[in-house]
Amino acid sequence: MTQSTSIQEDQTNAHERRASGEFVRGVSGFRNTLGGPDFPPRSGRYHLFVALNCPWCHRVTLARNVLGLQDSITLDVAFPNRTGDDDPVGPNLWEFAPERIATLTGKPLAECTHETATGHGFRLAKQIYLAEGSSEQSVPILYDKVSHRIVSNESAEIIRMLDRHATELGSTISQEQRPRLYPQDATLRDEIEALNTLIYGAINNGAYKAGFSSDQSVYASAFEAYFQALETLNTRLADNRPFLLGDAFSEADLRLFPTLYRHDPVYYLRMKLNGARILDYPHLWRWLCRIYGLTGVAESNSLDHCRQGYFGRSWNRSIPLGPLMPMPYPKAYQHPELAL
Ligand SMILES: N[C@@H](CCC(=O)N[C@@H](CS)C(=O)NCC(=O)O)C(=O)O
Repeated sequence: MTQSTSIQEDQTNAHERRASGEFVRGVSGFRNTLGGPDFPPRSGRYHLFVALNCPWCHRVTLARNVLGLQDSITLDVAFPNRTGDDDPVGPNLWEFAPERIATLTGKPLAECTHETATGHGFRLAKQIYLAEGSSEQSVPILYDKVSHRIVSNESAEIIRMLDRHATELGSTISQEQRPRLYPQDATLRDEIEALNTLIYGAINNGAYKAGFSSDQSVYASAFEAYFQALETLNTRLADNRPFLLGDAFSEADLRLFPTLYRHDPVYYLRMKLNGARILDYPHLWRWLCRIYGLTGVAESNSLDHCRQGYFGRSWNRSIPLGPLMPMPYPKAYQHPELAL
């Protein structure tokens, strides 16, 4: 049994495992950091390329918002569905095409943008990598608009850099008011690392392991690990703990939120994680509503993009609209009292 870290999957025998039907996520290649001479933290210098249906991108849009960096770090949003087989460059590529029509709404999605940071107006995220001689193609990307270089494409490291340099990056929230996602305290850091390892392996990436693996035993063990981890976290939040670490919102909460936000309206069906709804875990549901109510969180994502992205190209392309009971989503996230 391979053991993922809190950031990425163990790549041992990745090729054979993929061949036998296991979904194995690749490793990000751009791992530079802000703070050195190459990438000094400056307001207005950096840019994020994201897709809103991507849970890893959701980590960085959450950090950008809760750290008050919306004005100092610009953002481009790709269309939720990647390119099709008829694309001249190739299939499965993130595209900056705000004119594309979403089957869910029959209209373009207002949040989608062109590529506005490189100066080339690239159509595809892949072209941003090609400009640096790389064959990678994933989002999110943290990009330097001065040196025209990719800083990082690893969300776990991007959120930590934004947290560490929020003041120099031009945060509009005072240090006293701003959450400290990764506090200095060594004990808290150990707790965060332990939670991150559980949450990345069993929940964030576990959801994909369940939904995208074509081997029943891989799916079944991912399904079990996922709901076991939800049970563990529901119990942890039972003793009147507003956040995973206690009274303060931290990186551990930020990394758990994108998956649970997608569970009832998307993953329950799309990832075959129909063991239960988050609504069935009262302490987790109240935690989800609490985070959703924090400043900047609701604006950091869109369920329309998630629904379009996860269902728009799968099954027969019609997109499930539920759940409607006890209340449509995301409106239900404003109602902690709905928990059973
Ligand atoms: N470890 C990366 C994972 C990023 C990732 O896998 N992004 C997906 C979107 S959900 C992607 O772009 N996959 C396309 C690909 O890698 O070709 C992170 O957390 O930033």
